[in-house]
Amino acid sequence: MISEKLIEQYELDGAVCIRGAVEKDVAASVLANIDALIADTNDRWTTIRKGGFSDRHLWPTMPWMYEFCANSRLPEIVGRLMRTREARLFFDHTFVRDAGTTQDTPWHQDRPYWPFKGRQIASTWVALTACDEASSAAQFVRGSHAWGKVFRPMAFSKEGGSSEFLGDNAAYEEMPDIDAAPDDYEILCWDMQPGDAIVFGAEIVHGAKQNKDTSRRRAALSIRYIGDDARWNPTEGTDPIVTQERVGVNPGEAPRNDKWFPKVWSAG
Ligand SMILES: O=C(O)CCC(=O)C(=O)O
Repeated sequence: MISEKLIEQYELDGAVCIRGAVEKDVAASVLANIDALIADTNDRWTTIRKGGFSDRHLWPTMPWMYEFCANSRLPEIVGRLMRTREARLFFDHTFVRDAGTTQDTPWHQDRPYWPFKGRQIASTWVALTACDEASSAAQFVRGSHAWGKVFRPMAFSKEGGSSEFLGDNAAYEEMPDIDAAPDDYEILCWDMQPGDAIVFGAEIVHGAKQNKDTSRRRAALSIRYIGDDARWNPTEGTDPIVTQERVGVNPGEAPRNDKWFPKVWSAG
């Protein structure tokens, strides 16, 4: 499934689409489990319900999520694309956009939100419903992973999640206004079917527009994986769930044998 040509495309573009990465019935069963979370009004502290539903880091307490993250084809796909010997699970991140919602995901990089540095850090954005550009499919600025820049993280929602823990680190650059100069950027966006996945690195600039489809919601699940060169790097503004107090890894070290980062694949 993962050819040398595809790996080279991933390295050049920063994101690639893998058709049928996950079987359709598996995608449907994951969506059914997410629907049970949506129906459950007992929010976890990461739950966001603005214009849809978002939650993250469910795998430690929800076996169905761990099963999907660890035992689907995703770890091998991302491991081979990252050219890593081992892939470890970091966290799962659910993004549901209601039909017709004006809520979007602003252009951002993942790297400044996460307590890791390294080049072998990537996500698999798995479509759980069909979607396209107009119905909020994820978009990527081709090649932006190679710009050598780290853009300031921003609040995605005032209803919890990242809004409370963003740092004001002067080292961050401001995100350019990509939508104001569309001819300056090449945007990658695929028409997705349930089970298709986009693999992208933590440095690429990406986002998703509002869901203009007033009859269909858009649901996706991004799983974050780390590879050989990932080093623990807890900085101001990074995600408060997996913090220094909770892990057995020190800054600058690789997260070997830590219960928060289970090994889910190795090249054999
Ligand atoms: O699906 C979305 O709306 C955002 C996806 C995203 O930002 C991610 O997976 O990192």
